[in-house]
Formats: sequence, structure tokens, C-alpha cells
Amino acid sequence: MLVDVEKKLIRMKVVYYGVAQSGKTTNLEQLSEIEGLSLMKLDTQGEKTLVFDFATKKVKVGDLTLSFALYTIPGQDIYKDIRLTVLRGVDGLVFVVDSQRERLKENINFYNLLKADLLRIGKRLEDVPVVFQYNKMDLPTSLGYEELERSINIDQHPSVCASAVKKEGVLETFKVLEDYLVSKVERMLL
Ligand SMILES: Nc1nc2c(ncn2[C@@H]2O[C@H](COP(=O)(O)OP(=O)(O)OP(=O)(O)O)[C@@H](O)[C@H]2O)c(=O)[nH]1
Ligand SMILES: [Mg+2]
Repeated sequence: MLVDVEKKLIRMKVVYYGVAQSGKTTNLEQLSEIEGLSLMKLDTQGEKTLVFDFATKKVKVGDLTLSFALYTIPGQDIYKDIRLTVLRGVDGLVFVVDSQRERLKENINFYNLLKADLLRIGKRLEDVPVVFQYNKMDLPTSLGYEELERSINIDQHPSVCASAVKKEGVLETFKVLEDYLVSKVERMLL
């Protein structure tokens, strides 16, 4: 979080994290369309993110402006250094799950990777609000909500079902974090 007192501006960083091809970029694309944000996609190969995607969303809190910088990490294993760079300074996380049965194990491993990544940048998971998004719920191969909760969401973060390609659950997911971060700022100011 960065506070610019003169401009009455607070900057916060939200990162979309999750296995390769889970729909992180799609979330940001759809959110940008819904909210009229301009999205910057840095170095993409086909549909795979090689560096990161970036957009900003502004919200007014009293006479303050909260500016959310939204990033996606590249999900492919080989981009570990970029993943850590994107994570640095994170204020809130969306953990995008690929809900298809065959990717369950990978999602679980990636949640552990998230914990390890946060430690590498000097944070603990308890310090950062996380919302789980069960994406691709439109696919017949996707697991049901209860089973996903039981097997992946062991720390009981708030969770939202989504089908990002259809814009379903995209705004709702972001809203959970936005509301949390806005009330955090309000608490700080009181
Ligand atoms: N059926 C279905 N497909 C989806 C959904 N969301 C994303 N996809 C598809 O999944 C593929 C990967 O989506 P991306 O948004 O590029 O995934 P990503 O997480 O950014 O992938 P990396 O950048 O490689 O980590 C694309 O073909 C999307 O159209 C969804 O809700 N349902
Ligand atoms: Mg991507």
C-alpha cells in the first residue's frame, strides 16, 4: 500500500494468482470490459501470459481515492522470478482455481506454492486477504462447489463460483476484495 497524502491517493496492489490457464487473464479482460478499464497485456504467447497483465481501477472513499493496480501472474512454472516480482507489495489476492477434476492436484500444489512465494517476499498468507474463485464452472468436467471447498479451500477463505468467459462471477470476486480493502482503509482513517 502506498499513501500519497498530497494527492489524497492510496495505491493498492491486487494479484490474480493460480495455475496456468485457470483464467486469470480472462478475469482481467472481462473486468476491464465491465468496468471500462484499460488493460495492458505484457508479452503474451497465444493465450499464455509471459510477463503479466495490468489494469487500474479507482474507487472513491470520502475525499480519498483508492487506486487498485490489478495484476495477473504467468501461471507457467518457468516464470518463477516474474511471479515473485508481480507478488511483491501485494495487498490482496484472487486465487483463481481451474475447477476441472483433472486439475485438482495442481490447484492444491499451487496453493502451497502461493504460501511459499509469500514467505519468499517476506509475507505470510495470514497477512494478505485472499478470495478463492472457482472458475470454469460451466464445464461438465468441473467439480461441484462443496467438493472444491473441502479439497482446496482448507483455510476457509471467502469463495465465489465463476465462469469468467461468460463474465459470471468476475465482478463478484473482485468486489469481495474491494470491500475488504475499502473497509481496511476506513478503519485506518478512523
Ligand atoms: N470454459 C471456460 N473456459 C475458460 C474460462 N475462463 C477462461 N477460460 C479459457 O481458459 C483458457 C486460459 O485462459 P487465460 O485467462 O488465458 O488463463 P491464464 O490463467 O491467464 O493462463 P496463464 O497466463 O498461462 O497463466 C482460455 O482459452 C480461456 O478462454 C471459463 O470460465 N470457462
Ligand atoms: Mg494469463
